[in-house]
Amino acid sequence: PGTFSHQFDTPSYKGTITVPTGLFIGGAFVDGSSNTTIDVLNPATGKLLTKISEATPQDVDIAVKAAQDAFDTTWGLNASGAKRGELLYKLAAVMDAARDELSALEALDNGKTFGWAKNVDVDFSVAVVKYYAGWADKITGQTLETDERKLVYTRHEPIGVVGQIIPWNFPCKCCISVQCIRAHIMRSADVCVENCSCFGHREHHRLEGFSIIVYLSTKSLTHHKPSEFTPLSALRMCAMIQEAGFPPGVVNVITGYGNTVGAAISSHMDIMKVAFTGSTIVGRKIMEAAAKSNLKPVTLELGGKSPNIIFNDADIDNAIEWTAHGIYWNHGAACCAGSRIFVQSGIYDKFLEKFTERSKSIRIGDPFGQDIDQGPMSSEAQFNRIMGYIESGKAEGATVHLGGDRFGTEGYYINPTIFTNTTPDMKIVKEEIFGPVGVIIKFEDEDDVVRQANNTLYGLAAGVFSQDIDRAIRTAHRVQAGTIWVNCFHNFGPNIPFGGYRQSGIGREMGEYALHHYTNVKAVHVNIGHRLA
Ligand code: TXE
Repeated sequence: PGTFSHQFDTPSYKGTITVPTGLFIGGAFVDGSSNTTIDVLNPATGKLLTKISEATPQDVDIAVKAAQDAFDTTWGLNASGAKRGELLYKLAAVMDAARDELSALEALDNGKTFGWAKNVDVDFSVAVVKYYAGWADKITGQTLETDERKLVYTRHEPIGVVGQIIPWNFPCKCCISVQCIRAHIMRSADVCVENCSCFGHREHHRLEGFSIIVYLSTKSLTHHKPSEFTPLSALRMCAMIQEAGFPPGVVNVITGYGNTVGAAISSHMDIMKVAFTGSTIVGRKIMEAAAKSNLKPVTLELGGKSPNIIFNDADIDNAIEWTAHGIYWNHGAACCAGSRIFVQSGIYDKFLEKFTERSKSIRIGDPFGQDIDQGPMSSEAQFNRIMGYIESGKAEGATVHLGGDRFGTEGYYINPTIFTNTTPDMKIVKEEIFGPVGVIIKFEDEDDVVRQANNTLYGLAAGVFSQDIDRAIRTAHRVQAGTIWVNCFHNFGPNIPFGGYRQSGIGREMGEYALHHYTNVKAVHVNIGHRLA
């Protein structure tokens, strides 16, 4: 298998980075069984960066076998929590030492700015690895009160080989840190299919450890193979996993397309659990494939159309900053983006004026440029999709208050866009756009905004801005979403669960909550002298 070397000579990063371009199976980089490749393009120019191996369903079988072998020998019940924790801490140290390198790959491949990649994606990934390293030897069962003739206790056993299908919007953050790592803690073997750029994470219990198959996606998928769009950081992470000393097969990363490799993972009879991050439509297909094969449990982290509610009594300057962060961070390609901005009538005009100024101040350009806030969209497909939504907003009669067009003539750049005068039935109000496009909606009172905020198929996140603590908390409790930010937006922590209500997903990532998805609970009943006769 080959490698891809890229020389960076930018204001943010200088140096040469080399990334393996093969599949990572059984602790080694190998060619795909079909010897075909996937093009990886630079979103800032639209030009070819490299070609990576394309995995096939046959490669999924090989990776699952490698993961199962690891699970049965060096991992699973054979690796102590202390050992697993130690390996994860080592991985965190290796990642920490390569922060700039990982950030450069993220910026190159995904189009996010180098600064955001470093200070959020990579920083958070390292923190998640450390957080779950601490859990590795602290997952315990219970002893249960029954009567004196019986002892009952539970074991949290590793669930087995896990498939992780990862997206392209947070390749490093999603992939490795979140999904894989949890799996390691749990001692499962992981087969990670990288669609996009993320791996997944999960934890495990006392004796557990699982293997992971990480499948990196290529374009068509959303989350699982490292996205055809953003495989580079995941592939670089494989070399780091080798360096940290994980036994072969504990983590496997294969790059391929959703309808082949993603589908093979979802329907595989020997994969015991699948975690997917991506669109709701594909999440539904994965659940269906799981149901039709071995009934493997599925966790889904899907789309959103998160409301961000600003009351008359909000600290307006604070609200403006967080609202801009809420919709423009990661060029809007965030599942929890605050894309429906509800502003109370008393401050609507003032908010709109100030928010427009703030939006105009966003500096668009090369993700490696200094003082750049927003890079290109990650792929031509995403660019076209977002522009399609902008056109639909215009066609359906909404007002383009700001932007509404591309930036420049090369690469996949889009200007920050604000729509006003929308109605609830418009596509731009109902559907996830996944770009720097927000709708601003006027509301009258608390009941009105809660009703509008909850008028959605999604339920991933929401923001509430108010200086009245009663109103803020009351609203936080009434809005139906897995995460509510009060007087802030897009705040995360490795110990804080993240996931959706309704069609935003099933299950939780991060925190102790995520651990439970990666273990089976076994109750052991021990009879102490009770005779039936
Ligand atoms: O997603 P798709 P795309 C949302 C976001 C974005 C939209 C489309 O709104 O604009 O999804 O992005 C793989 N079995 N999110 O096209 O179509 C496929 O290869 C298994 C939200 O990337 O869902 C791809 O890698 N896998 C989000 C992945 O699924 C299959 C992150 C997703 O493709 C498959 C990314 C199948 N049958 C996109 N078919 C978030 N929640 O953060 C396709 N795939």
